[in-house]
Amino acid sequence: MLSSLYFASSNQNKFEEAKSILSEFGISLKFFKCSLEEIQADTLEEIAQYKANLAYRLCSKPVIVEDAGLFITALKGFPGPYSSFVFDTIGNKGILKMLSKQRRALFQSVIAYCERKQDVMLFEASVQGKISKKLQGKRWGYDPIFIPEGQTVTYSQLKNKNKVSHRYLALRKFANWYLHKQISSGR
Ligand code: ITT
Repeated sequence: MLSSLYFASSNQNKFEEAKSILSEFGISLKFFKCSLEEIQADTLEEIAQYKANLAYRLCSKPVIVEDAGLFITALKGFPGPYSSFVFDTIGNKGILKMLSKQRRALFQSVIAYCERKQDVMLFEASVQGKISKKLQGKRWGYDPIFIPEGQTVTYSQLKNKNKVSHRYLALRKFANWYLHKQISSGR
């Protein structure tokens, strides 16, 4: 393992996935469990940037946070930046009730890294897909209703979610940058 850093989140599932993904790049991740205030903003980037500054103030160590969101085309991108709130209120069943024929959606992840006050690096990625007609599989969050493009099953039913997900793609960008930075600074 080359180096270690913290992942600040209230969500253990996100941490477990991020840890497993980054371990493939030789990066060890520690959990800084905390509840980070989510500001209301139009983009995940703004929310992730805010959460990263907050997390750094709390843990004073190099830290990453993630803001993820499900953008449903027929709902004009809703829930998007409100994905946590919507999941905790109407949940997957509520979303399924709102949709008819048009089921296109996009899952986006923004990883924000902070190792110095007010200095945040952002890494974004997304996966196109669609919303299933009913709940398929268990797992967590929106996994039972999101079918990534090119697949016939939901994230819940995919064996290799961590090799194709929005989180994987954003963390891969982060890992390439982070490892390069470690090498150039001789750590
Ligand atoms: P923190 O902000 O504390 O990290 P959170 O659960 O609020 O945790 P997000 O704002 O990033 O995390 O996620 C928005 C919502 O999307 C939330 O309800 C998550 O459970 C859900 N979500 C995020 N990534 C997901 C994934 O890979 N599969 C299923 N649901 C996901």
